[in-house]
Amino acid sequence: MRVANLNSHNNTTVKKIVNNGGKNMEHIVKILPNQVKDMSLAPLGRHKIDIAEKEMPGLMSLRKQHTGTKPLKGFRLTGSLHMTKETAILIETLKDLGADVRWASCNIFSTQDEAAAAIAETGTPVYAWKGETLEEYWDCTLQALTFDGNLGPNLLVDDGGDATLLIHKGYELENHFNEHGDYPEITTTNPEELVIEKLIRKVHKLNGNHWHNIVPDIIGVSEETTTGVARLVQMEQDNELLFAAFNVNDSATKSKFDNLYGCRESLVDGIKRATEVMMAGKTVVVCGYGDVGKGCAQSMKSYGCKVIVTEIDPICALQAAMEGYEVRTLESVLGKGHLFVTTTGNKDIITLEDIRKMRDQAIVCNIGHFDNEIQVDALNDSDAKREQIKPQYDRYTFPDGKQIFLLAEGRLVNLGCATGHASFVMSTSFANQVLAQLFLAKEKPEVKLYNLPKELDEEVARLHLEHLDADLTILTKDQADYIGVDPKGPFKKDEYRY
Ligand code: NAD
Ligand code: ARJ
Repeated sequence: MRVANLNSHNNTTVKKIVNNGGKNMEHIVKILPNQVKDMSLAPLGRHKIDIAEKEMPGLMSLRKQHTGTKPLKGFRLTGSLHMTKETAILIETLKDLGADVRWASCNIFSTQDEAAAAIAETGTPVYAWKGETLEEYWDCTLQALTFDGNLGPNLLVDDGGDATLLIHKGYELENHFNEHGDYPEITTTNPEELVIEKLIRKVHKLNGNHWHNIVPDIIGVSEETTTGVARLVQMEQDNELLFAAFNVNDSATKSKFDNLYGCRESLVDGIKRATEVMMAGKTVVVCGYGDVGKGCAQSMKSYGCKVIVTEIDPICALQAAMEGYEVRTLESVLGKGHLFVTTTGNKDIITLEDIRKMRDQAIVCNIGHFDNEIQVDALNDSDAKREQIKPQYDRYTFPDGKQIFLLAEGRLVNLGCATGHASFVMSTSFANQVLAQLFLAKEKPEVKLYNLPKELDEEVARLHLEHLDADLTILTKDQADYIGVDPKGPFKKDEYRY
């Protein structure tokens, strides 16, 4: 969820154990074995998982390397990450390494129901289906965070930071209640923030000490995506982190592959599955030219689209210009674009007023983590009439007759309208996730934000070369000395940007 401010209760999150009378043993949820759409989809899910495993050499190799020693044995692990077939293989790897795993998706539209059913069938508790309501979504997150006996996890895998957020919000509420004897007033009007506020109050009424009970057991979280890392950086700066955090996104083998090459293929997959539109010759406006924007722009160009980029950062704007893209402000091209894609991780990129100025039949979508890049709530509350063509594909008709299409209700289009990135690139991302979990479990590090050392980043890449039939050149000792590196690596300084 895209939260405005973690500090909204305006008090500190200093670690302290408080006691709330005799109510701290109540069960905060009735634990369910799983919640998925349809268990009869499990055989299809298993077929897809079997096929995808062959495309995930990094994950499968880590599985082989560590299955004998079970380094995650005895660790309770909660995941909040898109419940796809690739994630199913991550889950089964973490289980193979010994972890006791519970899982929820990190988006209401991204679950592949067959993958969720296949995981549920193995007895792993998974709470995820495509098309959850916001209430269901947060209930699923709470289920995934609650182990038998009201215990919480030791380890977290997060994508976008929602599991981390719920824990911090619940903890903060308990602090407030213990200081003031009452709940803080709810001031937000944001529908998702309201759902969270209600949920943490409900938990508090059942067990006023729940989050303080579970936080001491949490070693840390590994965070998948740019937006989740941005949240963690802010929390670390504000001294709010309650446990260690591992930045998976900024491994080169994550952001320079998944965000770029992943989106290069999965953006168009989402657009085409939803709309079936011809891309060639269309004018596409890509908002943001970071890792995701670069992949999206390149993809659209390869289909014969005229690509226009918007950027706020002069370095990225110059990169886009020197790749041959037109670089413009959004306002100046609103009437020109056939298709608009937001990739910024920022909010209010496309406003309702912008949408009013677009051409008839324009398509609007977002591939950034949260749906606040496009003002969807304002569009829904506007004078435009909404018709659902099919789930995750809506047409809005304005009083003057102009029509606009919105994909996945503004949520990430590649996972809402298609199946996300292909397995091979998710193997690079998820190999980093597994290494991060092994680090957290082994080191139990102090409360800080960590990055993967370059040796391991290089190792993740190495694990994927053979699959693509790539031969690596071996550095001679003499050459290594000349450029000042070890022949076995690391080959670049930490600051190198790839
Ligand atoms: P990034 O920081 O590399 O790029 C974002 C770019 O947007 C930056 O260059 C920034 O300058 C630019 N930007 C910010 N505000 C802007 C504005 N108002 N107008 C124009 N440009 C603006 O981040 P990234 O790694 O490219 O990730 C972008 C988003 O995509 C994040 O939310 C991330 O979590 C998400 N993501 C999604 C997927 C997916 O599969 N859908 C995969 C990876 C990342
Ligand atoms: C699971 C996926 C998939 C997929 O790693 C990507 C990222 O940074 C997330 C932003 O929420 C989405 C995630 N991602 C992309 N494709 N996660 N399975 N197939």
